[in-house]
Amino acid sequence: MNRRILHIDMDAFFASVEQVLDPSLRGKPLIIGGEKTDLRGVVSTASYEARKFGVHSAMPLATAKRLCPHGIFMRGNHARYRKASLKVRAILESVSPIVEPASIDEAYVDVSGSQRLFGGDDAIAAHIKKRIREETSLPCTIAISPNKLVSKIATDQVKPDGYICIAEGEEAAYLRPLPLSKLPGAGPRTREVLGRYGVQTIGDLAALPIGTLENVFGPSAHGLQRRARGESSSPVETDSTPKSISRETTFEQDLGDWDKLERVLVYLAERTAYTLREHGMETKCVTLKVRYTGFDTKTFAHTLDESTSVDSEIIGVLHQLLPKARARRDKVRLIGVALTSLSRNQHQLRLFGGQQSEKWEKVLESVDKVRGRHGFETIRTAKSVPRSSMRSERTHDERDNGAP
Ligand code: TTP
Ligand code: MG
Repeated sequence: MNRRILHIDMDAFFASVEQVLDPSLRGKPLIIGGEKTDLRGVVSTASYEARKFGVHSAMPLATAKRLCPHGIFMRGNHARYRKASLKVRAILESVSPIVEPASIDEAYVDVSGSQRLFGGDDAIAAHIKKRIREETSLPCTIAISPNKLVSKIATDQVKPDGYICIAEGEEAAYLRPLPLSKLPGAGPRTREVLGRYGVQTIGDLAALPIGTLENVFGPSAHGLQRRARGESSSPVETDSTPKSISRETTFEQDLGDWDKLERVLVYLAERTAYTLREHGMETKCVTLKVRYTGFDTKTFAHTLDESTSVDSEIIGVLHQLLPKARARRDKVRLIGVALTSLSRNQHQLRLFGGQQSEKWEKVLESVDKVRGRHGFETIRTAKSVPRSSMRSERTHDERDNGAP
């Protein structure tokens, strides 16, 4: 499925909120951060009228006063800005449930599933802008592209009160002429080094031979060049997006029978994979957790080349990890499975990795349907043991409510 990711950033946010509350401030150079008499302190934001004089965020107020002596200086009122921010968020959530607030005036929205309802990107952006205008009178800028990276760069290019849509496949061409400073992750140090190779634009970086780049940046060269080509798969993460899904079992008596342990593990893997699919997610990192007699706990992790939500692939990884856990002679008190590096399931509607996985996903989909109706115990693969033979099962569905 084509991903369509919207990025929205409010224009001169704090200043715009103040201008709405006091219309006499509109069209004037307004600087938020402190009164004119405040000697210390920095500019939080400046209206676009004040920016014409060179005033910008994080600039010392003293400098701003020198550049724009006739400007209107105000201390900020965060409660007001938070209120406006929440109103905008509610509007975004009415367009798609997948909303990731990135700062007080900025958010990502996965609008892939909203295309048909609204009639495409342009209609979605127009709808959001109209509702924000009607309900808050605030100006904003919107970009829609296949990923967060490109959309984030693009909003900055079309500010203020802008809108841009970048079609699938156009990402690299769009970024090509932009200066390297526009690429997140290409800081002053990186740019200085790349400057020695004649790299000035994002396109220059995209075109640099990967060998050259690797000599300078080591393994991180690949990620850097992928970003320069506008490639990014990071999902839009909502507050309810799980960061990891895990299940573990503690045994009544410490177990030394690895055939039995393996069967328990398969069962736990099936449970975690089921939860994973319920969330519409897939995993890239599978961890086996073992607590031995005496409470010593070890984890063994493996990162996959491609994300998956398929039972057999997750179980396959666990089978690879098992010999490491077995190497220790001690009996086992607890065994568990954790799935991390989660992302939204991109494969569900797309062919990948040949026919077999495709077929498996189909099978699992119908299995999940039956399980959903009759409970998990209805269908199990031959190698797993039922829940009744275990003492306790703990589940985790961890959520991280922190900033992205
Ligand atoms: P930004 O979106 O970076 O800036 P902006 O909305 O004022 O202007 P633009 O039109 O370029 O998006 O930040 C949002 C708000 O966060 C901003 O209004 C004030 C606050 N802020 C600070 O307090 N200090 C800072 O250094 C920055 C960058 C922002
Ligand atoms: Mg902003």
